Amino acid sequence: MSSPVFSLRILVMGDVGVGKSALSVRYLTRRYLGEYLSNTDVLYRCAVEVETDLVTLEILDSSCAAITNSDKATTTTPEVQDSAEQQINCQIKWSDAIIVLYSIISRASFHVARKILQKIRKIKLTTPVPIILLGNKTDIKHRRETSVNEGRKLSEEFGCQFYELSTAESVAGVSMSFDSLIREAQALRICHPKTFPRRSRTSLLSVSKMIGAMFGKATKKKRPSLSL
Ligand SMILES: Nc1nc2c(ncn2[C@@H]2O[C@H](COP(=O)(O)OP(=O)(O)O)[C@@H](O)[C@H]2O)c(=O)[nH]1
Ligand SMILES: [Mg+2]
Repeated sequence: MSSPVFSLRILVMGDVGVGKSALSVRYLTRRYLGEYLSNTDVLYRCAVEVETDLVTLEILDSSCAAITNSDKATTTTPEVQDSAEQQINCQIKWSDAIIVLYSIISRASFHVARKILQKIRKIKLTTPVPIILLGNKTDIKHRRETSVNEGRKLSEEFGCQFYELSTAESVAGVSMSFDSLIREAQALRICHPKTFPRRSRTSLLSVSKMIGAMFGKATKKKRPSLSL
């Protein structure tokens, strides 16, 4: 029997089309579906066992509307942009750990990843938050627009872990990335227990999904990086 339940809220962020939904679904079901219905926020709940700890996870697959809309200011009113901005700030505050995803075949998505990291740093100024930067779609690396080195440098700038992977090709890199993030959060929890409070136990080993709108200081150090 596993020892104490530890709860973790993981936020998945990134430009539209980088594979946030594919990554979340791959981790939860081990399956790759190819097409994902919408670009709204989706919250998943599940429980996993990591190094003898039973961890209850909430994974929020965010549409990141505020960040992706800001580059399309002509099609978005200031009011819509403001409310999307507030929503994303709430999501960042809500999270205990964050995955920032970009696609190695989209330079624009790499710039969005940088903007997201800057935003996280601003909002989580005084709270330590484990972050993992992931470059997705290595199965089509002949269309690569961002090098492994650029990804690694960005991660070093923000003191986060970094990996490249293909969600489409294999579940291994996806599982390893989530596990690595969870392990970092477990370690942080020992040093900062108030950051990761014990929350009530949800129905274990089941995956539940809620669709729809939900919501209304990184240190500089070298982190492991790897191309999967
Ligand atoms: N080639 C390739 N396509 C991927 C990969 N991951 C996701 N996709 C595709 O990219 C598109 C956008 O994925 P989606 O998860 O909806 O992106 P989101 O908008 O970030 O949630 C879909 O057609 C996916 O099948 C990958 O690793 N390789
Ligand atoms: Mg999506």
